[in-house]
Formats: sequence, C-alpha cells, structure tokens
Amino acid sequence: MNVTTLGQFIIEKQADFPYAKGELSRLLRDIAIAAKIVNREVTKAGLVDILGETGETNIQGELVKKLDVFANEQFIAALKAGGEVCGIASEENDDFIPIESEMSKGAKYVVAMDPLDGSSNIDVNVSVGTIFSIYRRLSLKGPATIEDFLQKGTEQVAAGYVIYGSSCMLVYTTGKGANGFTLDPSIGEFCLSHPNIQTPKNGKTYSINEGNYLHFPDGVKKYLKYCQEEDAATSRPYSSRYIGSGVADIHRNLITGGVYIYPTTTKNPSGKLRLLYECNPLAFVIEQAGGKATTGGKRIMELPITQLHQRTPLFIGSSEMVDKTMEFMKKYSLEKI
Ligand code: P6P
Repeated sequence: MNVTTLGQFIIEKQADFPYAKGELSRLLRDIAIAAKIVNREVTKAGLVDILGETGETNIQGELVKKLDVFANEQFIAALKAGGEVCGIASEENDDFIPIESEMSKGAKYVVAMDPLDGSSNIDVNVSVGTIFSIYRRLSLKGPATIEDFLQKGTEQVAAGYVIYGSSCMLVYTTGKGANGFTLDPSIGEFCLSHPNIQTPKNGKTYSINEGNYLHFPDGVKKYLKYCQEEDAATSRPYSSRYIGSGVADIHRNLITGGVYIYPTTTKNPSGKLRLLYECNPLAFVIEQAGGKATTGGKRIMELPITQLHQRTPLFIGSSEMVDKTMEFMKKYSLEKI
C-alpha cells in the first residue's frame, strides 16, 4: 500500500520553499509529535484521572479542564524541545510565552494555538481539537515580542488543526493547498488521507448555536430563515448540525460543504472565537481549500489584530454559502461588521 507519512510529505514539499533550511519542516513535525501524545490521552480520557476540572479559569473566564492543561503543556514542551520557536501564544495563557534557550537560538518562528478547542465536550466523548498558527518572527533576535504575534492572518506561514475524533486527523496548509493526514495508530504515523482538499462551493449544512437566536444580528436571523425555507432548486431546507466543538463542525463542513457561523451576541458583542489562534488559522486552511472566512462583511485574514485574545465574529465554509451570508448581513445588519 502506497502510504505517504506526514514526515515524508513535509520533506517532499520543502522544495516549495527554496530558502527553507528545514526549520518549518521540523516545527510542523514538533506539532505532530505533541498531537500524537494528546490524542493518546484524549482517547483514554475516560479511563484516567484527567477528566473533570482543575478548579481554575482561563483568561476567557472558562473553567479549565485537566485535559486542557495537559494539552497546553504537551504542545509547549514539544515546541520548546524542538527549538524552532522564540515564543508561543496560547488560549490557556494570559500572556505569550517568550522562549530563550540554547536550543531556540536563531529560532525564526512563533506559534499561536488553542491547545484543546471545544474542551467542554471532553467529558461527554465528543470530538475536540487543537488549532495552530505559525508566523515568521518580526523581532530580530532573542525571545519573541508582542509584535511577533500581532500580525494579520495573511502573514501566516502555516496553519492547521488536529481533530481528536473517531480518528485523529491533522489538516494543515503552508499556503500551497490544504492536506489532511490520518493517524494510523498501528504505526504511530500521520498518513496522507486527504490530499489537496477542495471544499464544495456549496453545501446543505449550517452550523450555529440557535440558542442565541434572539440576540443575533438581523442579517443572521434572516439567513437562518432562508436556510429553513422549502426550495428544491437550492436543496433547501438545509440541515442544522452543531457539535459545540468548532474544529469538528468546521472540519465536517470542509469535507462535505457547509457554513459555520458564530456571530456577535449580547454575551459576546465582538463574537466568541479568537482571531489569533482560532479564526485566522481556520481561515487560512479553508481559503486554501477554496472556501471563505469573514466577519459577515470583512475577510478574516485581513483584520488588524491588537490583542492576543481579540475576538471576532466568524462566518466560515463553502464560498457560495459565505457569500450568501454576506448578502444578508449587508442587507439587514447595519452594525459595523
Ligand atoms: P457555544 C468552543 O468553546 C468554541 O470556541 C468553539 O469550538 C465552538 O464552536 C463554540 O465555542 C461553542 O460555543 O457558545 O455555542 O457553546
């Protein structure tokens, strides 16, 4: 059987970057190593005492689950050991982690990550994910500075996510297409399973937490009614699928077509998802697969970023469905988006 492992793929693709000396390749492999370790713990979370909460809350005010902490520690340890990054920003850490060690002397990159997205689902055996974004540092030497992280999504050199579900998949892009790798536990390798992913231009699925309906912008309310109308020519009504784990919803929509929306709500007047380590990396992958990611009006990857944990509304998925949401937002929602 002709299997291409992630390691082989990265080396093959290194030729895409004539000036690369392997640092980005090694960095991607460091991320894959941490993903395998986290997957091992996620798959047995029900058996060992890493369920439940630590009693702490993170900067988002969210209860921190033990697996959140474990995943954060694993990715930080793998990135530090790899020596390719001079700083890490994480959903779990209020401030970024500057890295200055013998190993990281000359490190060219910084990583921003959500180590375990959707963690409220851990105890009920629903898929969760890791999201990561890689930037070239702007500062010249020593540990990272805040400016290294406050770069627009268009400046990402690579981005991707890991989904810990019925199988463990790593999907990433370096700007030359989006490729998916499925972990083969029997050999402990991520193997190319979804080469050059192209997300359908249209789909029949919308993902949104309709519990917030009353507080949605009018454009979203009108779009949801559009999704629910009977119209055979446009395969409506669409199906509503919402897992509560963004990586799982967005991955399903990436493969089968669909749109995921987390708009502004009264509880989250700027949106809930974070620009740096959730929306920009997911936007990079989806755009490389032919999809779109906007605030309902503006392209996510062009948003200026001024804070590590900055939030934004997110409309992401099949290009024609995202376009349709923008039509409704333009027509019915006057607020700046
Ligand atoms: P709600 C998980 O916390 C997350 O960031 C996304 O992964 C998920 O889609 C969303 O928030 C769920 O939020 O408010 O619908 O429970």
